[in-house]
Amino acid sequence: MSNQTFTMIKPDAMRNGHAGAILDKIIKAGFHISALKLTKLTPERAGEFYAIHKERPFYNELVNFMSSGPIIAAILTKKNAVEEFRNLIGATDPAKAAEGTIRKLFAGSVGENAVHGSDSDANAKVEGDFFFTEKERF
Ligand code: 3AN
Repeated sequence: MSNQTFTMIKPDAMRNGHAGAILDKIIKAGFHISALKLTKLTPERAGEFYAIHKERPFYNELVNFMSSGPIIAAILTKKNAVEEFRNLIGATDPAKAAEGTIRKLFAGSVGENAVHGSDSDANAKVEGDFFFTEKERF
C-alpha cells in the first residue's frame, strides 16, 4: 500500500466551474496536496497518458476530450491513497456513482467524468512522474 495517488480535474469540470469545489472536497477528505499545476495536454501528450486504452473504442474520443481545454493535475498524499481517492470520486459512470462522490456531484457522463484517479500504486507513480519533477513536490 502506497500513500500517494494522482488526479486530474478534467476539462469538463474546469469549464463548468467546479475546480474549486472539487479541490475543497479533496482537502476536506484529508488528502494533502503534494504537487499541483494548471496545464493543458496536447493531443499527443493525452494519447501518451492514455496509451493503455489505445485499443478501446472510446480512445480517440478520450484523447480529444482530454486535450480540449485546461486541466489541473495533482499528486495527493493520504494513507491508502489510491483506494481512498477512488472511493471519494465514485464509479467511472456518474450514473452509477454513490451519493456524495465527486463524480455523482460534478460529472455529466462516462466520457466526461470530471476527475481522474489512479487505479493502482504503480500507475500513481507513473502518472505523477508524467506531470511533475521532484522539485515540484512538497
Ligand atoms: P477510471 O477513470 O474510473 O479508472 P477507466 O480507466 O476505465 O476508468 O477509463 C479511463 C477513462 O476513459 C475514464 N475516466 C473515462 O473518461 C473514459 N471512458 C471509460 N469508459 C468510457 C466509455 N464507455 N465511453 C467513453 N469514455 C470512457
